[in-house]
Amino acid sequence: MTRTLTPPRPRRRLRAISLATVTAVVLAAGVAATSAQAAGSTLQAAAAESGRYFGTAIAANKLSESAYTTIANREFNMITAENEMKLDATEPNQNQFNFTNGDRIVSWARSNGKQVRGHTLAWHSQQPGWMQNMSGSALRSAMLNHVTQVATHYRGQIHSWDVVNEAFADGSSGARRDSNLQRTGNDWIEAAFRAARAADPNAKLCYNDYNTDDWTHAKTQAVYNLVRDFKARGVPIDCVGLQSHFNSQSPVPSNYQTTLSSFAALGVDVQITELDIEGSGSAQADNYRRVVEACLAVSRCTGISVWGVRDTDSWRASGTPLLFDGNGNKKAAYTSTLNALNGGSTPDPDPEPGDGCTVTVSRANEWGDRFNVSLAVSGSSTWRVSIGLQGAQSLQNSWNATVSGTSGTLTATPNGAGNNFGITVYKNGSTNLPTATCSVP
Ligand code: G2I
Repeated sequence: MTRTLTPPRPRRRLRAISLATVTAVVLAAGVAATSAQAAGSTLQAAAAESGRYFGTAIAANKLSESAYTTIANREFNMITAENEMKLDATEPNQNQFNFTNGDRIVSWARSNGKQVRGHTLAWHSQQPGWMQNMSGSALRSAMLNHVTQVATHYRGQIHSWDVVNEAFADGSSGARRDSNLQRTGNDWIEAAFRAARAADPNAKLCYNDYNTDDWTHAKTQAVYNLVRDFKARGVPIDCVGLQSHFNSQSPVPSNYQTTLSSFAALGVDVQITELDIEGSGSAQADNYRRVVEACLAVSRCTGISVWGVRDTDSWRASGTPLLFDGNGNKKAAYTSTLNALNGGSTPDPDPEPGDGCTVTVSRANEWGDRFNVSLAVSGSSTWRVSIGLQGAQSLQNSWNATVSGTSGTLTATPNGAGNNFGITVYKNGSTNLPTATCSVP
């Protein structure tokens, strides 16, 4: 059935506003359609459509396992060494550096056309024994020497370095974490960043931390203030890494996108650096979707890395927090992540040139009880789009297409208005973005 636009509020002034808003949405969809591209069929291809990367942590001792490297090579284009570039691994004895395993990871990544995130140059944890026992100016010099030597060894091969990791305390204090490094003086973080810039001027330099995802948390605000201060004083910093380790005690916050956009507004890139979300099935899939949608909504959120390949590779294996199960099968979380990277569309599993159409789906205006969804078809002027409403959602309105059905799966076909159309959906308890697939009848 074709539905005509009806105003969402009876009052005249509000009617004018809502019609103007809907007009803006339709125009915005027209702009989006010009850049719509074929859906990617791997995480790295789908992320690349919007100029982003999709990465994973890799363990050197698994590079000989083909089930592991097959998935890693196919799906990811940014590689982080899970442990092999940390302080205990790279400087086991003072001034004796060991890059064997870090180099194995870099060479695997680069020979497969991937980029590398460096993790990490200065951290209170995983210090070699000799460093744990140091303090004061001797420790400060040893830390700066470590930053310089490691960043120099990898100079020109690192996309972004986690220069300093986890330097703030948990809880409500907003204070620095107490550590031997912190006790060398509050300026240890900026000293580390300056040393890293001098050693590898082309790497992006990041501050990386966990529990910095909720915008209202004291730790998030403390990191924000550090970055703002560095930018104001010209201390070299290019990016903020949000580790984003989520579980039931630490869920994906509702204000996550606000956190990403607030950091980005300081003039730094934002990278999601160690994403994992404990859980299973559709709840886990939904959380991954929310994280990806938040990143895609912030232009300076430039990439997402998950912290391992399969659940069994995870530091939290019992929480099954990753995108592949222990047998290497794609989980529901994989599919929701891929679809979200593709802007809500489901990729054709067997694409051939000229064989159809693709549709991108995006969220637009939202009210208390309902929201608008913009759909943009590319690849064909004749099409049929199946729209999967989520939960108890139902159709209120549609424009620029003939839409049949009111709940569950809707079908949209052209009505002469072109390839960009929209619907208004009553939430009825679900704010999830409907899915859509396109076919040529
Ligand atoms: O703790 C999760 C991550 C939090 N953010 C910083 C990351 O660097 C950190 O990674 C984890 C690794 O995934 C674990 O693999 O860091 C842990 C140490 O803090 C790593 O665990 C260590 C074990 O503690 C060692 O016993 C083990 O020898 O992994 C080592 C290598 O498997």
